Amino acid sequence: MSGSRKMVLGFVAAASMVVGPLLVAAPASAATDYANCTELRADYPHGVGEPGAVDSTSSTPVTNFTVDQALYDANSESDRDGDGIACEKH
Ligand SMILES: [Ca+2]
Repeated sequence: MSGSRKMVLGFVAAASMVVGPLLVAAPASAATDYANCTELRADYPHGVGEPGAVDSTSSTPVTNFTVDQALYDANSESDRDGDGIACEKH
């Protein structure tokens, strides 16, 4: 009885060694596509922009947005004025 239990534990350990790295790698490579700016700003309060993007506004430009090309690409539909920053906000 104790012999078969050892085999089960060994199998579980081996399986988690194979599956573990795949589970860890997935979130890092996938940029989240937020449904709207309300959801995006819950994680990035000042918006997300491309490297080098400059906020096009008639008032004080937002400069403290998160710079992340992949994240911007996934949410570029939320960049209504097309200045390279999605959901910019002070
Ligand atoms: Ca914009």
